[in-house]
Amino acid sequence: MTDDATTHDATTGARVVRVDRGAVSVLPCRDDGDGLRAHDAGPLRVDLDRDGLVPFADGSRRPAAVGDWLEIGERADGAPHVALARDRRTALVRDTAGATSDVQTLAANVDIVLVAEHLDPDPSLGRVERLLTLAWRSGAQPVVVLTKSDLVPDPDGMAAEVAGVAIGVDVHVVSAVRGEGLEPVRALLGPGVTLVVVGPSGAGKSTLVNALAGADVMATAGRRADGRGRHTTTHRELVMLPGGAVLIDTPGLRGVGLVADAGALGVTFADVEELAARCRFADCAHGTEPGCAVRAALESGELAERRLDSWRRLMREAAFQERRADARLAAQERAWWKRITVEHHRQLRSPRR
Ligand SMILES: Nc1nc2c(ncn2[C@@H]2O[C@H](COP(=O)(O)OP(=O)(O)OP(=O)(O)O)[C@@H](O)[C@H]2O)c(=O)[nH]1
Ligand SMILES: [Mg+2]
Ligand SMILES: [Zn+2]
Repeated sequence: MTDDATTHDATTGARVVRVDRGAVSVLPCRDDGDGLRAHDAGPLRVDLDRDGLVPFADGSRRPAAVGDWLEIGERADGAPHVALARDRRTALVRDTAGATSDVQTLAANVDIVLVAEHLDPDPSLGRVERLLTLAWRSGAQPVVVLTKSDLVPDPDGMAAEVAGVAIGVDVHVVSAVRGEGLEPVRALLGPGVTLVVVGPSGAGKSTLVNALAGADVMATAGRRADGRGRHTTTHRELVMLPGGAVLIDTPGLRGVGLVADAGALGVTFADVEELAARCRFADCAHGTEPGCAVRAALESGELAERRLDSWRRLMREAAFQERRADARLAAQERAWWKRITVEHHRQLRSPRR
């Protein structure tokens, strides 16, 4: 695929700011030890090879994601091309619905995942748990940002409830329209730090990005909307802040397929797993077994039924996803064997032999 491309020595580091069909937009950057700075020129559009994939340092060819670091080379005709994608430090991934396609990378090389959830309508604890698991799996640090505090009478009480399901995670309450509560979020924007904002449509992600950027860099649903945004943001997009931090805005997540990871679930549900470890039987199903610490905690009110249900649901989903991933892998291997067998027979029939 890259045969026609001559890679010159002068490759530049470039960060993917947007991925489109058949092309990526990159921002040539330098890190002067004081955070990332874009070169004076704006984003550069780089056409991808015909397969739409880019070569990674580990030898694989995969789709590029927002946040990827690319080495840009030059073709013989002077057009830029992707010479190499650096291996990802962290990656926010979700399972895709497709039967054969792999997981989808929402953002790469991220340090902090801002899980945005609105206070009005009521926040969904289940969604927060799901997004926290996604975030823990990425290798980045999650932080919960509860938005629209100006619309509810008791934002702190609601925040306490959310904090109960966000173990080991800071929970901040903000009103972007009033500019309230933003200081602790701003404090995360250190030079060179990359943050991604995830959450449902209409949560106020783009409004938050604009408030943090101090400028209207992203389009929002507008103030007159009823808060139920209808996917105003349609592309994941990377924004460079003047202080050297990097923010990635994402479209509202509808159903987020969890990618199996027992470790990430164990961090999100550390309280439940700790209880489960105290059950008399190692394989306790927390049903009618004697000496079940989980059921005892339910009865004493220490553990909420909803929390246990949520843990069970996500565990089941992760196990299902794992089996499906195995099936996909097996299908890919079968396809590979079929291809090389066909190729083998073709060569056997070839007159040159
Ligand atoms: N009252 C109030 N409204 C807010 C606040 N933040 C955002 N909004 C409003 O909520 C609506 C949705 O905001 P957006 O920033 O477009 O939401 P989003 O999460 O980016 O939505 P998608 O791009 O569709 O995923 C807009 O009408 C905003 O003005 C807030 O702090 N208070
Ligand atoms: Mg948006
Ligand atoms: Zn038990």
